[in-house]
Amino acid sequence: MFVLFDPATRLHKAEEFLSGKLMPAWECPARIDSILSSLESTNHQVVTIQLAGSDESRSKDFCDLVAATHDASYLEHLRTAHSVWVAEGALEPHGSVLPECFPVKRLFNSRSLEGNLEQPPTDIFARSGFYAFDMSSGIAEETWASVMASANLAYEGVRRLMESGDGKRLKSITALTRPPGHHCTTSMSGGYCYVNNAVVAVEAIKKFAARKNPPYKPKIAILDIDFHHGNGTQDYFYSKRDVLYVSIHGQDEFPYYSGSEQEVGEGEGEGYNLNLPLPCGSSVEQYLEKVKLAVRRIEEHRPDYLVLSLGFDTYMLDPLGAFKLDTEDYAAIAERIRFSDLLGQIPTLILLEGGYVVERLGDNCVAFLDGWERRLD
Ligand code: Q9C
Ligand code: ZN
Repeated sequence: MFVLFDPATRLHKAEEFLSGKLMPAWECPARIDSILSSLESTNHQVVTIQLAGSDESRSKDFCDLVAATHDASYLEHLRTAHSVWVAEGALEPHGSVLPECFPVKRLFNSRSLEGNLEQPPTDIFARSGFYAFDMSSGIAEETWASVMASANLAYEGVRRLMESGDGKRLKSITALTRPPGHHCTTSMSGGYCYVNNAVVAVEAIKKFAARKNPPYKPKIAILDIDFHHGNGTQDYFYSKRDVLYVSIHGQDEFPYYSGSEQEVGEGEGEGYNLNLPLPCGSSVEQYLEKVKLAVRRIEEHRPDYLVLSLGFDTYMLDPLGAFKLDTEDYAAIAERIRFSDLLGQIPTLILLEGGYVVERLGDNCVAFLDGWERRLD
């Protein structure tokens, strides 16, 4: 398996507010080091993409995709908030921009005031709450560089996956996306996510497919197996039927306000969103039951491409997860997905989402990739 990595994804280092304390975010640079170190003694091949963190180095195609999938004023906030706060004396250079006041709907019982909550405020403190839905996604000095490098890896993964097609054996590619992406929306960060890498990947697939000769409209499935529900990804595709979103996640856990089985999609997209929540404490047997259901629904959809949002916060020791998966279980899960005749064949982009036991993250990731490839070649 080719594993795409950009050193700029290691730069982002923020603080989060958790359990009444400001602390280094669980989502930290060492996560990537752990994965790289475990990959060293394997046959998987790390491909390093340099420079994607600097503004000049990014391709027009990539920038267009990010701009098409996220609000311009939100992106501008991500890019500039840290330096604006520092320049105004509101933050030390090594600090993280975190919100303190959110524009929540129930603030007004008067319906006529609800519009007040929709305009981006000019005050810098107010803006930080306008563009975020929680306090886990601080904006630090190099956050923007990592966010762009991360999304660019998703884009590069798609580019390579689609170039390799046409006759040759189609393959899977992993992108070591950090920060992760599945929680953020088009205009709000949250859950350590700033730009939605899965959304960028899906739109990149569509863009490249439209350029092929002959052009075509691909069907795509997203399988999200991070411990947390991918609210941002679900939301983006909720009313679209060409993109099926399927998620297995902890029931009633963060992000709390989404992820129930009743969320099936809307309008044209009705029936193209499948949530498979599992109670906390679930075992690998219970987990594999849900994988079976997920695979069955994806097979029905007959996608041309699969995007896998892969998190390892399902690991038994994870501080933010509550399932009981062990390292070898990741191989079993990967094999179960690949065992399907269809999913064993279709080009797949694997994106890193969560996973916070740094000491185990690399080995868990390698176990998954090994299991995945056992069914290939
Ligand atoms: N009391 C990802 O795994 N904080 N994000 C939860 C629980 C946010 C996790 C606090 C966790 C976000 C990509
Ligand atoms: Zn997660």
